[in-house]
Amino acid sequence: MDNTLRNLVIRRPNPSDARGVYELIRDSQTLDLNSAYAYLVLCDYFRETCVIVEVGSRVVGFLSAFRSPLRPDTLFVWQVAVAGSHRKQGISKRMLTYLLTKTAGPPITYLEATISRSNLASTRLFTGLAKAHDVPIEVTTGYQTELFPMEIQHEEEPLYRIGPFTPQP
Ligand code: 9YT
Repeated sequence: MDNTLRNLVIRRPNPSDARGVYELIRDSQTLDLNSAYAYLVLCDYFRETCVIVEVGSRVVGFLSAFRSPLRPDTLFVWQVAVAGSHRKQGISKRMLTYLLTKTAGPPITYLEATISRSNLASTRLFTGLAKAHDVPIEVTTGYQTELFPMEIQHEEEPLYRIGPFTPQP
C-alpha cells in the first residue's frame, strides 16, 4: 500500500479547505470548475454531506453532495475528485462510504449523480457501489448538452440513480 495512505485523514470540510478544493478541481481537468465562492459555501453550509481527504496539509480528495430538498432520502452527489498523484488507491470509494455511513439525519435510500461519458472513474465508482451493495442502478437522460451554454459545448450528463439501500442496523 502506498505509505501516503497511512497518513491519510478523511473528514468533513470547513471553510478553510475551500481554497485547496478549488485548486484540486482546477487541476483535475475532468470536472466542471465552480467558483471559489461555491466551494466556500459547500465547505460551510453543506459540510455535513461533503468529504475531504488530506495527506499532510494537502487536499487530495473532495466529494460534494447534498440532500434533495424535494426527496430528503436521496443524496445528490455533485462532484468526486481525487488528485492525480493519489488515484487508483480507493480514495473515492472511501469518501463515498464515509458519506453513506456517517451522514446524519434520515437514512439515505437513494444516491443520484450525473456523470459524463468521459468520466470513467466516476462511472466505475457508482456502478461498483451498486454491485457491492447489490442494489439496482438506473441510468436515465440527466442533463443534455442543449441545457448548457452553446459556447462551452458541455458533454451530456446522464443521471445515475442507485438504490434503494437498506438502512444499516
Ligand atoms: C459524480 C461527479 O463527479 N459528477 C460530475 C458532474 C459535473 N460534470 C461536475 O460538476 O463536474
